[in-house]
Amino acid sequence: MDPRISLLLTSFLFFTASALAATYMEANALFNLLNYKVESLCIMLIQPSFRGLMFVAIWFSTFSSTFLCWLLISQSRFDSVRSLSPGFLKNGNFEEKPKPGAIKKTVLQGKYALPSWEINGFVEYISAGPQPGGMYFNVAHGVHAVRLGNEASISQTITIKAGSLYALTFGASRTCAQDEVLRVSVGTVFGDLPLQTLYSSNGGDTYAWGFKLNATAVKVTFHNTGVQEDPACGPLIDAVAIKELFPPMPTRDNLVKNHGFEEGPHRLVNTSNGVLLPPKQEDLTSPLPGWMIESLKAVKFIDKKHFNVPFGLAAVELVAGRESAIAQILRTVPGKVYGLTFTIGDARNGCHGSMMVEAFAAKDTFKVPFESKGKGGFKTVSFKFKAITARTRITFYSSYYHTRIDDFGSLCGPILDEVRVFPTA
Ligand SMILES: [Ca+2]
Repeated sequence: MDPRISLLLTSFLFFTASALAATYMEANALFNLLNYKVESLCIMLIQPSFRGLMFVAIWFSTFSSTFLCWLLISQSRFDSVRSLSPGFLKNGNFEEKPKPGAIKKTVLQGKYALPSWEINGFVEYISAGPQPGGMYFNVAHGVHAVRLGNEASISQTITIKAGSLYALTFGASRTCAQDEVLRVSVGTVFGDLPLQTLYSSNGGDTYAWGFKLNATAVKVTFHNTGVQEDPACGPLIDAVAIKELFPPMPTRDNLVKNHGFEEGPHRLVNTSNGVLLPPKQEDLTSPLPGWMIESLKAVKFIDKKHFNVPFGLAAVELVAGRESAIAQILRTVPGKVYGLTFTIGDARNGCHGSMMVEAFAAKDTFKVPFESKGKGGFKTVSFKFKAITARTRITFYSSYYHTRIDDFGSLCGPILDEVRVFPTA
């Protein structure tokens, strides 16, 4: 048995016994009192405070030591959970190679062929560069990746905090022209990510997916649910990381949660393409806390290191025109007038041309044009709207589609940052 648990049990038994003894003494005195024994009545009258004090002290010591033990145990449990700091899962970048006997050409042999992972089905271990058969694989994060064949999967059990919000970040790309679906599951929940749209033409798309579970040990699985005619097709996964997220609360001065997009998924080191936030994310498990991705296509989470970010360290890029909308529902007072301000611009990624961001709040629509040279400009605009109900939805999307000046295969668009909604006087 765990020594901490036996310590807890022993101390609990000891103190429960002493507490019972105290209760017995007290009951006995009460019994004597009921028997109208004058002496004991005197004792009771003379020493009630002393006995009461004893009684309280013993009970107090019981509870405080039990509480202390509980605290010790839960603390050590938190410590082990805390060791899951933001970053790669174990062998999350697949750079720890399979042992020589565990691989035949590129195909992994057996369930435990890949260090720290469990594999099922036809899973290949890929090195970046030209492949037999004429294909060329680009591995954006590191040198190695895995490719999931028809209905194949890779899994790893991780430790999390029950009830906390987490986001997985992973590099995933399709390898053939066909549409591919990657199913991500954690414990009892899953999401299907269509990989049909390449947002960056070098194949290094990075996605984030959020989840919240009432469990402490959960299995993370990436599963290729599709069946392709060519077994050499299938999604390529080159890095898997995780981060616990802390959903920010609205304030009196700003009703918008996570208004500056500062709280978001882990950005894989060397991810120069940003992180795609897949569509149809439920509010409670969004990898961008507070925000919903409502439309058919992803919104891109961008960081200051690689992009133009007007405020703080992160912002979002509306990469897929009207199919790429981001929204939030605010608590409002019906009939009250609110101010709405937000900043739009370009990500300094060669995304150029006449841009337009459309914002919706209650029944109002605001269109904001922005002329982008793709070199990192921005502007802040202010509007007013009147709330109609107790819940007001604010939505943002790009009116047009854009591609980069140097790369027509890469979708891009205007950026959005620092959204404020506040009651006007
Ligand atoms: Ca920001």
